[in-house]
This record gives sequence, structure tokens and C-alpha cells, in this order.
Amino acid sequence: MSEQEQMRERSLEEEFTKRIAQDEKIEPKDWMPQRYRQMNIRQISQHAHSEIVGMLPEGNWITRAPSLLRKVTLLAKVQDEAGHGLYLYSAAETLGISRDEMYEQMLCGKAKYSSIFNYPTLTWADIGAIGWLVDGAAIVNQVSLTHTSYGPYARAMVRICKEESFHQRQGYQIMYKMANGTPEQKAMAQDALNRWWWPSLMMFGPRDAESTHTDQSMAWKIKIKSNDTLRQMFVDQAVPQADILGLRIPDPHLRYNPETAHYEFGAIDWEEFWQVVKGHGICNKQRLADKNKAWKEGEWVRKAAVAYAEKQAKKRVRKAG
Ligand code: BYC
Repeated sequence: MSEQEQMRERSLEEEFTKRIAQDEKIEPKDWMPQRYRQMNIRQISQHAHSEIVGMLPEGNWITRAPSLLRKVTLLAKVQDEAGHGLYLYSAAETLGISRDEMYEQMLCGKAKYSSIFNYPTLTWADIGAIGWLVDGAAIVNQVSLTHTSYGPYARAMVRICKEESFHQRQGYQIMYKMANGTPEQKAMAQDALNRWWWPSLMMFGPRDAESTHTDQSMAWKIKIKSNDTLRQMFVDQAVPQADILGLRIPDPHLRYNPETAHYEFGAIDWEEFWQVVKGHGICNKQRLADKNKAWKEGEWVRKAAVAYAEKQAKKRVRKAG
């Protein structure tokens, strides 16, 4: 790089830093440091993959939902997740990566998606627990991301949060119904809480001290709050909700500290977290196998959609001419 180019790069970087400090949104055609671009591609695409893989554990219960209303509601929720994935892939595409490339990275196991979706949904109560805890955790994280510095990501988050809040309520309502049902139903709800509590806390990522990206990500306002801060916000919100349900959080060390006005909680099993992240969770292999199967079997649908779009485009040209 010539001296002149270096000077220009420095001044662009200064301008960029100033804009971030003033909470201005960075838009697709604006200049941005290459690393800012890459960090956004990484986070947004991982987020998109989480939405898409996240359809699987719940999809498992669509055919077995206990009533027509529950079935329709769950179907709508799972479709919403697909929509979230699509907005997010579109947001990432504005940074110069194609959807095919991102999807390929997910299918071959190179790209990450949230650890939480590598746990199985064993009973109907798990659908309640996912809505209440997993969507609840997602909202805590994503409300903060509505203020993220990259414009298309921030705007996608606004819409996604509105839908997630409906998802959280449907889950909590399932838990409420079961927790106030027969003793067997209440035991199922408690069992689901026991299994989903700790993985939900892990969704926020490693402790701040061990997080690779938090410092740079927060400096650029890609992330607005740190992993530990968001995790604490989630615990403070979920514990009183469990009390209303009459269910017990599976943590003997959980206690309210009136001085800090926060709930203190026991140690997270980070060994389990990293095992899941590295591909050795209960369902990792199954999830990727299912996504690869769907991709292969859906090839004719993609081809048909492209052929139809081409036909329509030709028709429009003929009409215009
Ligand atoms: N699972 O430096 P760190 C949803 C990775 S909700 C797997 O702290 P960062 C949904 C991390 O990628 C879920 N991997 O990372 C809800 C990094 O590895 P790489 C999706 C994880 O990015 C209901 C390494 O560990 N939400 O979609 O600063 C139904 C070091 O971590 C996890 C989002 O994606 C994990 N839990 O912070 C359906 C929200 N945690 O990339 C769907 C957007 C960390 O260096 N994302 N890792 O190889 C974020 O806010 C942040 O990316 C995270 C992690 C808080 C998740």
C-alpha cells in the first residue's frame, strides 16, 4: 500500500470510529474495516444458522402437538424461525457473502450455530420450556442487538424481537398449563425445566474472561452487552417466572442478593458447553444429517422456483415489449 493509500485508510478508519462513537448506523455501502465486516458476517450468519437449525427440535413435535390449536400455534412459530433465518441471511449478504456460501458452511459443519439446539425434545413440556427459556434468552440478547451498529442487522432484530415475544408467551403458557395440571403434567414441566435450564444459560456464550470476541465486538458496538451481563439479566427475569409457575430452578446455589438486587447462581458446566460447541453434543450429528438430507431432497423445489421466476421474468419482458 502506498503512503497516500495508507493515509486515506487511516482517515477512513478515524471517520468510522467517530460514527460508531456517535451511535450512527453503518450501512452496506459505507466504508468499514475489513475486520468489522468479517465479525458481522460471522455473528449474523451464526445467528441465521441458529434460527434454521432451531426449527428441528420443535418441528419434532408438530405432528404430536396435543390439540389443533397447539399444532397451529407451533407450526406458526416454526415458520417464524424460518423467516428469521431468511432476514438474517439477507442482512449478512449485504456484507458481500452469498447465501449459498453461508449455507454450505453450515451444512459441512464448519459454521457454528447455537449450542442449545443440540439437545433433544423428549416430551411436549420441552416445547413449553423452549418457548419460555430459549426464546426468553434469545429475546434478552436480541433486544440489546436492536442497537447494534450495523444497520441491516439492527433492523432485522426489531422485527425478530416482536415475533420472539409471541414465541416466549406461547412457551410460558404451555408451562403454566402443565404446571397447574395433573401431578404427572407438573412433573413433566419440572423435568423439562431441569433439562433446559443450564443449556439456556450456556446460550449466552463463555464467561466474559474467556470470550474471544467480546472486547472488539463491544468496541465496535456489534455487541451492546457482554455475555455475563446478558446471562445475569436472563436469570433475574426467569427466576420470578419459575416462582409463578410453582417450579423449582435446578440450582441449589441460587439465591437472591438484596445488596446487588440480583440472583446469584451456581457454576455452569463449561466442559459440557465446549463439548457441544465442538460437535459432541447429544444431537449435533443428527441435526447436521437432517439439514443435509433436507437440502438434498429439496433440490427439485429450488430448481422449480428458479425456473418459475425465469418464466415470469420472460413474461414481464414480453408484456413490456
Ligand atoms: N453456541 O467470543 P464469544 C435463536 C462460540 S437464539 C455455539 O463470546 P461472541 C432461536 C462463538 O461463536 C440463538 N457457539 O463469541 C431461539 C465463538 O466461536 P467462533 C442465536 C457459541 O460471538 C429460539 C466462541 O464460542 N442467537 O436463534 O462474541 C428458537 C467464543 O465466544 C455459543 C444469536 O446468535 C453458543 N451458545 O458471542 C429458534 C445471537 N456462544 O465464532 C431460534 C447473536 C459462543 O470464534 N449472537 N459460541 O468460532 C451473539 O450475540 C453472540 O454471537 C454470542 C456469542 C453471544 C452467541
